[in-house]
Formats: sequence, C-alpha cells, structure tokens
Amino acid sequence: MPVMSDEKSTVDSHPGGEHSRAGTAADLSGQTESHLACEAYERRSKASEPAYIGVAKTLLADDKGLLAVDESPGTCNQRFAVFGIAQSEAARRAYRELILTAPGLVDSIGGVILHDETLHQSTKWGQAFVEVLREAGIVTGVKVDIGAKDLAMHPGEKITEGLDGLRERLNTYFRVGARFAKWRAVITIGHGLPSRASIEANAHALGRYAALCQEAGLVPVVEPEVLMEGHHSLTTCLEVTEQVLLAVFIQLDHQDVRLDGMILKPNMVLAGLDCPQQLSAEEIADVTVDCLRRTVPAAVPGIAFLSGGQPAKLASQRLSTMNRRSRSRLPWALGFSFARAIQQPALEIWRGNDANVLPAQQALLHRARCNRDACRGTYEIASDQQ
Ligand code: 5MM
Repeated sequence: MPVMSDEKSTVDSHPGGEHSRAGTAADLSGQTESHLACEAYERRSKASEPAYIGVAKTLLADDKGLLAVDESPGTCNQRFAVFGIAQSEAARRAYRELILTAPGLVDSIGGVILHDETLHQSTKWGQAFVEVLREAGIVTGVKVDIGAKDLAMHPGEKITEGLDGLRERLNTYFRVGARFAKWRAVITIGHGLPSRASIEANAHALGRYAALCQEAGLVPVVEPEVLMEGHHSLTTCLEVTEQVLLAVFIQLDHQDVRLDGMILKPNMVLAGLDCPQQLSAEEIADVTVDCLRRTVPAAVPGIAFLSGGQPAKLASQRLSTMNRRSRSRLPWALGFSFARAIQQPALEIWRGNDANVLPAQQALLHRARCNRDACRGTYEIASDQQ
C-alpha cells in the first residue's frame, strides 16, 4: 500500500525530522500518526531481526531441552575410568556416536552442545556428527571456553578463559554448522568465598563472550555455575546465586547483549552436598524460581538448568516441581541443559561394549523423555522405574 511505503521511508530515515510526511499519510489512511509509526517500526524490526533471535526461541520450544555432550577429553576420560573404559579419542568418538545417533532423540532434545573434538568427528560410516544432528532436526551447539583456571591472588577460585581469538573461532564454528555456543563460569562457595573479584571477573568474561557470539550469529548459552560442593546452606546458595546472576546481567547489559537472543544456564538453588539439612523438591523449586524472578529479565526466552552432579531422578523431579507450581506465571521457559543427569545411566550400561549400545541408547532416551515431562510439570519420580 503506498501509504505504508511512504511511512516506512519516514521511519527508516529520521522519525524526528519527517513528521509532516507522516501526518499526510495518516490523514490519507484515517489512522493515527503513532499507529502508523508503530506498524512501520514493527515491520522494520522483524525484517532486520538477526537469525540468532529465532534460534534462541527454538532451542527450548515444545518443552524440549538441551543435551550437554561437551565434556573435555580430560573430564570424559575421568568418567570413562570409573567403568574401565579406554581413555582414548576412539572411545570418546564411539560414545558420542551412541548418544548422537540415538533414534528419536529429537523428540525431547532441541539442541546438543558438543566439544570441539566431537564437532570434527564422524560416525563409523563416515557421516559428520554435525550432519547427523542437522538431519535429525537438532540444533548444533559448541562449548567455546577453554576451561576454568586459577584466579590470580584468589586461592580456591577460578576464572574461565578463552576470549583470546574467540571471534575467529566463533566464525569457524558458524561455518561448520553450529548455531549456538556455551561458556561455563565456576563460582565456589567456601569460607569467605566467593570473592567479589571472582564474581566480577567471571561475569565480565560471560558478557564479552556473549557479545562475541551474537556478533558471529550464534546464540550464547550463558552458564554461571555456583558449585554444589561444600557445607553451605540453601540460604547461602541463594544469596550467592542471586549476586552472581545480578552481576552477570549487569555485564550483559554493559556489552549490549540482546537478552532475547540468549539462553541462561544456571544452577538450581540447593544446599551444599555436605550440608546436613537437605530440602524438599517443593522448597528447592520455590526458592529457585523466586531467585530467578528477582534476577532474570523477562526478555530472556529460556532458562536451561545444569544438573551439577545431582542424581538424575532428583534433577528431573526438582525441574518438574518448578514447572508444576510456577510455569503459568513465568515469563521464560524453564528447561534443562543436562549432561550427567541425562548421560550417566547410559554410560553405566555401555561400559565401552558395542553389545550394550542399544540398551544404553534406551536409557539415554528415557532420561531425555523424563526431562521433557519435567518441562511440562508432569514428571513423577515415583513412577520412574528405570
Ligand atoms: C556443569 O557442567 C555442565 C552441565 O553438565 P551437568 O548437567 O553434568 O552439570 C557441562 O556442560 C560442562 O560444562 C561440560 O560437561 C564440560 O565440562 P568440562 O569440565 O570438561 O569443561
């Protein structure tokens, strides 16, 4: 319609200096000037929306979640060692093949986070893992930090590294087919910890990483993990998690990160592993949701919890309880980005033996389905017999 194109040019140039033209258009169509300006603005912003905004909305859509398969070779080897599995690149490839080719994984999983090693590996019949995921309709993600290193002058605390050269690496990952990325910061609770230095340095790195991701067209999954290790109470974990999330969102704002184009991957608010007073799923759910409502802006499309070493069924139960009690009043999707809480039962069955691939895949798919139920608030631990 000519009126619209006239108005569009008004907004595209200088809204403040073109009022007389907008007024003419409004008179002709019978609509108000502000109405036309709004329509034109919406049209323009949709047309120029970066693709990663759509990807961020997709990752947790339909109550699906993320599967983290991004353990570094060192971590993967440690987990293999427990079951006497060979600690080799070949064994890691075979294990990742078991996971990524599990039939029907897409029914519960919207995106998979790979390690760089896996991103460049293929199935034994020569199909690149990235291609396997693309064919299955699962979005490929990649862990892009290079690990948590000792924080100078702060014994017992870590800073995640990997910003040097990150722009170039992200561009390469995008070309290979990745559409989202992940960076994990680690915050330790202890005597006098965490320090302000640890919170600020890690939040700053997460902000820098997230901005670089969006510049490269990738959705940043922002993972500030407050660790479960320690004697601390749930209240302490709540206070620390709240401080960390506030610091992270300040840094994301400072770096002009688009909140509608990211996913937050936080810890649940839990008492420390060695704290004698452990709480019910209902208490954990309510405290965690309240913490997130005080700290996470509504523009963020999704929150995908890490499991952090929780037993698999408990992680599902706690997520389900959050969704059952609060889902209708939350602005963001509450989902999962679990590694151990989805993979562990499968690893225990597989044990490096080809003959166990099918039952291991069944166990993996079962946990993925349980967690999709948890996103709907319908998972019941009492009915989970596997
Ligand atoms: C916290 O770890 C992340 C989520 O896994 P869990 O659900 O098991 O807690 C996970 O993505 C983690 O970042 C990767 O496993 C990479 O770990 P490393 O230590 O090998 O970099």
